[in-house]
Parts: sequence; C-alpha cells; structure tokens
Amino acid sequence: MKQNQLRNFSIIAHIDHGKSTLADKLILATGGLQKREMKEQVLDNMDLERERGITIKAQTVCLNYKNAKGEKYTFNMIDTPGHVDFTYEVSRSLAACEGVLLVVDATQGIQAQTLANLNLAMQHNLHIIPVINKIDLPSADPENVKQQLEDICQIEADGAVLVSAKEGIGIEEVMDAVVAHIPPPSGDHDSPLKCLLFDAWYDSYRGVIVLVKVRDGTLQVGDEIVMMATGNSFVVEELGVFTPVQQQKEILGAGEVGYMVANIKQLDQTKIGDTVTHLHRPTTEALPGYKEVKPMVFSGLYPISGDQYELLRDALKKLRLNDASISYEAETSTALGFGFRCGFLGLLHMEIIRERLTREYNVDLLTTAPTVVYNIFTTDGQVVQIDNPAKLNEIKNIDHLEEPYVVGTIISPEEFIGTIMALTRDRRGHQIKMEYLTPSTVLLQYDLPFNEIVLDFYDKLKSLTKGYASFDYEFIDFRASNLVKLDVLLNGDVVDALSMIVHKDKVYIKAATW
Ligand SMILES: Nc1nc2c(ncn2[C@@H]2O[C@H](COP(=O)(O)OP(=O)(O)OP(=O)(O)O)[C@@H](O)[C@H]2O)c(=O)[nH]1
Ligand SMILES: [Mg+2]
Repeated sequence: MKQNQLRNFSIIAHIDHGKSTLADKLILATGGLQKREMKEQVLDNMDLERERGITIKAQTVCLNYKNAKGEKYTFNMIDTPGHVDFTYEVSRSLAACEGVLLVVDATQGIQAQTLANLNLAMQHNLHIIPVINKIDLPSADPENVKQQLEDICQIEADGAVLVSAKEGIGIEEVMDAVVAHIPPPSGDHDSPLKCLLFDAWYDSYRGVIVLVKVRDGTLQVGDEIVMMATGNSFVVEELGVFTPVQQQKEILGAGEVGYMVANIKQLDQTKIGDTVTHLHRPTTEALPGYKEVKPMVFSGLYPISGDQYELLRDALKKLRLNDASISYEAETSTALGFGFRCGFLGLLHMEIIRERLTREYNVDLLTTAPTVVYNIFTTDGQVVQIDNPAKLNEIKNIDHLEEPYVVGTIISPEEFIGTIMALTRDRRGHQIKMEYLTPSTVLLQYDLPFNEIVLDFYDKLKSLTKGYASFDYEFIDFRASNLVKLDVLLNGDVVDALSMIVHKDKVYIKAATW
C-alpha cells in the first residue's frame, strides 16, 4: 500500500462517550468482520471489560476502506480507554498516529477527559476530527456541543461529524473525514529502519508480541533487529496486522503499523516507547521515548488461607507478564501473615487486578486500605520512599514527610460550584482556576493531595452533583505536609495492616469514624 493511502488514527473521548461502539461500526463498514461475527464493543475482549462495559486496554485494528470513488485506503485505528487510570494507554497510542477522532457525547458535551485527551492529542501535533455521537438520543444537543467545541476547545466545529454509533448513522462520513483530513504518515522508505514500539503483551503460545509503527525504512521477516534502549537484539519471525483477525505480512513499510513476533521470551525485554532498528544498518537517532508509568496506589494483598501464598505469587507473576504497570514485592504483616505489597495505576486498576486474581487464579484475598507513596526526609539528609504506612516506624530521625499532589480538573454545571468548593476544601484542595466554559458550565482546577482523592472523591463528587460533574487528575509533584501515622489497636496491640498516614488536622476525625 502506498503511503498516501495510509491513515493512522486513535479514537479518544471521555469515558463512555462511545469510542468502542464507533470502532465496531467502522470495523463492520470496512468488512473487517461480518455481521454474524460481530458483538457489541467487539474490541473489548477481556471478560472484565465486557462485564463493566469499559475499555481497559487500547486495541489496534487495520481496516481496508474503499470509498464511493473506488479509491482504496488502509486505516490503522486504535480504540483507547477513557478512564483516567489508563491515560498512559492513550498517550502511547497517540505516538503511533497522525490524527484522532475526538468523540463527544451529544447529550453530555465536553467533559474532563475530553479535555485531558484533547490536550494529549495537541501535544502530539495530531489532526483532530470532532465526532459528535449519540445523536439518536432525544436529549442530544449537537448544536450546543459544536458551540462548546469552538468555545472550549478552539476547534473548528464546522467539520464535526454527526454520528450515532449505535444506529450506524454518519459512519461513511467519519471515514471520508479521516481520508480528507488526517494526513498520511510521512517517512522515508530508504532511510535506515526506525520503528516505534508502542505496545507489547505476552501470548502464552507465541511469547511477546509487540506493536510497532514504522517511521522510516522497511521491516521484513528475517531481519536482524535491535531495540535501542535495552540493547536486546532479535530476528523477526513474523509480521502482520489485526483486522481484527490476525493476518500475516512479509513486510511493514514506512508509515505502517503492525505486530511483530521475534522470539522475545519476556515482556521485560521490551520497553514501550523504544526504537527498533536494524542491527547492521541502524538509525543514528532514537525516538524520544515515553515517560515511564509508575504505580500510584499501593495495597497489601494477603491470601486468606496461608497455603495459597505460592499460588498468589505465581498469579502476580503471570499478570505482570501482561501488565508492566503492576508492581509487587513480598511483605509480612504480624496481623495478616505473608503477602505482597502491590502497586497500581489507580483504584480501578487495583480493583481489576484484585478481581482477576480471584476469578482467574482462585486466590481468596484480604487487601489492606489503598495508600499512596510518601517521601520521608531524615535529619541527616536522606530521603526514603515508603508505600506502606507500617514502615514509618522503621525510619529513625524523621525530619518531615512529603506527599504526592495532583492537579484535579472538574467540569460541572455552575449550580454545583458551592458544593464542589466545600468538598475540595474538605479534601485540603487549593483552587488554582475557575473558568466559565459556557454561561452554565464551569471548569474548576485544584491542587489536591492524592491521598485525599484516591478513595472516594470521585463517588462523592458524582453524588453531590447528581452525576453531572466529571473529574480528571494528573500527578504534579511531592509537597511537604504535616502528616502523622494513625495506628489502630486491637486489645492494646497495634494491627500493622490497619495503620495509615493521615494529615494532622484530620487524624481525630479519621480515628473517630474508623
Ligand atoms: N444511544 C446511543 N448509545 C450509544 C451510542 N454510542 C455508544 N452508546 C452507548 O454508550 C455506552 C458506552 O459505549 P462504549 O462504546 O463502550 O463507550 P467507550 O467510549 O468505548 O467507553 P470506555 O472505553 O469505557 O471509555 C454503551 O452503553 C453504548 O451502547 C450512540 O450513538 N447512541
Ligand atoms: Mg471503549
């Protein structure tokens, strides 16, 4: 396929605005799957994704499109998750694209993740096609969304495509807009090979499968390649694309996206964001790579029955094979025995892993309350990071503690401003911005200690605003805080697994409500 017939794009949006449903219709319209092979949100292939109706893992599909004029195009489309825990899935997908479909629910308008994901797309200099979805619903107000796109996002709304992904309305228009507005990939076929490794997972039959976007040069089966950041070299055994059915190819040329199998045994041998090049004619310049994702929320996972400890360790090892963002290390608790301290991207990620451990590996678990990471500064100038409040006792000569802060963005109807201010004040938030996006919608931004929002902030915000407010956050830095350890005693003995680190002003309330 010639380069000017290629289009690489991601579908991005706030959670539940209809990305996966739109992806379904694009797959159907291009014949990627037949109607009888289809099910709703076909790309959400994990049981948990289907039950919860959410996308957790980004999925890349290669589609062949023939327009009304008979011109042929190849689309590489990436359906991304909307939940804030999985933002890193969005950002790494964007690096493989030249454009995005920014889906906005016509009944809800611009929400917090709409803006967050739009900003990511803009940082990558991607072309943005606004898609206003769910126009079949009686409360749909596409004109209002258009106005919001112009006022809030500074996007030309004339080009917005009106769609009902559910009813299959406007799908052809979406594909034509992709062809007309998203630029084909640039890239030189004859330059040394330069590929971006943007996703990888472990397949128990094939070993590690990686997704690459070829920026320059040509990748062929049999090539000797090297991963520039890790220095590991391999021979390419198989190349191909998912249509979403796996389809082998001999060559991936400049601008193309596809999968590669190269006898890579462990996921640790690959690094997302790495540059893949030829061993004997390497590129001189590696791609900039990605920021590494770090777990943000930690919890102790203990088997209820001690003889399931080995089972839990094996299960964590297997889960980590496919999800490098989980961390775990053995820990012991006097109260709970042997277990693991595990790190997750957020609370939803934690819930999902916990559920998978129970369901797929039959481990019955006790989990300790989730906590964030703290920096402990000692009087002799050392900094120790702890992810378990019980460990605070082990550190002598503590000077002060630092806790992680996030910048939280809330978009809400203006009638709830007072309620939101009260809630964020209670959570030690500090307002940094208040802006009317429209006469009736307001955007509020706060510096917030992550510790204060990790547990129930979002649920509280939703219930206090009757479901109308949306929330997004991004880690900013660590800041010094007046924090103390709250121990819980049972019959006079400290139960280590129940200890927590709390702000001094809140310690009595916390203790009283325990
Ligand atoms: N009425 C109507 N419902 C829609 C439309 N598109 C999607 N939905 C519904 O909206 C809900 C969310 O759809 P998804 O496609 O899973 O949304 P998503 O954006 O992929 O969600 P995440 O991946 O979790 O962020 C589902 O119940 C869909 O059936 C539409 O055009 N009209
Ligand atoms: Mg989805």
